Amino acid sequence: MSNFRQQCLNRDLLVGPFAAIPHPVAIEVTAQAGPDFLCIDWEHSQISRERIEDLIRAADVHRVPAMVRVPGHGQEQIAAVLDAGAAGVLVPRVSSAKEAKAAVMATRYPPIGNRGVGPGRAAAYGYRIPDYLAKANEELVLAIQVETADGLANIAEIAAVEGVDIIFIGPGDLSVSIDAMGPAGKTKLDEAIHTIARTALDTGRTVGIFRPSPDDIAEWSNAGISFFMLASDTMFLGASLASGLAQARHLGTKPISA
Ligand code: 3PY
Ligand code: MG
Repeated sequence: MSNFRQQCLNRDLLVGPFAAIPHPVAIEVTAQAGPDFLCIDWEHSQISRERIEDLIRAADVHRVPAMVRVPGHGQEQIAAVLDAGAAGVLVPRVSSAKEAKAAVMATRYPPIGNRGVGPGRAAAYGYRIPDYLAKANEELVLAIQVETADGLANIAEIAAVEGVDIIFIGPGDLSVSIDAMGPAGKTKLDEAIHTIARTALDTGRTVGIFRPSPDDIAEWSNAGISFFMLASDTMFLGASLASGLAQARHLGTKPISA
């Protein structure tokens, strides 16, 4: 088993950002900051399929496991990023056990699933297909997102699907779907997150969540959540630039005019 999957299954504390900037330089900068993993976001950013392979390659240079959030449930998209060498997939908007099972089928080779065999980068472009086949089911991480009212209602059945490693909570979509947005919805949203986390943990799954900042990581790790997607490269860039600009303007003085 890969160290990354083992860490996920052990419920080790893992923290990494989404990668939304479609350039290998951004991946290298991110990787050199020392995350436990990173997740290329194909769902919500404009990254082409070909570019995804280059981004995974850049993460591999720094030995940082690169997952990819695929844009939907399509078997072809899951196969494409795994063939490109992704360490795992994050499948959004999984709302039923049937959808969770389909994600397992697309991610795992037989006898667990029905992923197709191909000469992609992951299999050394065809030269090491048997080696890759021997380890892929053991090494690849499958995370599915529970982030809808239906997903919340069906969490017990979803979490029971064998082959899923991580139940990943998307608080943004969940808050919209269950009508718990903003400060007024906080109690309702927190209750829903606790329900998902407790049920998934009791079923033996690892639980992950997106957090836009590290402020409440202690609270959620006390609830048993161990896999944290922390903001994104674009969010960190914007926030740290805004804070640097504010600090410079605060400290600077107006030059005396000649
Ligand atoms: C959400 O909050 O909806 C997400 O998908 C975050 O990853
Ligand atoms: Mg979402």
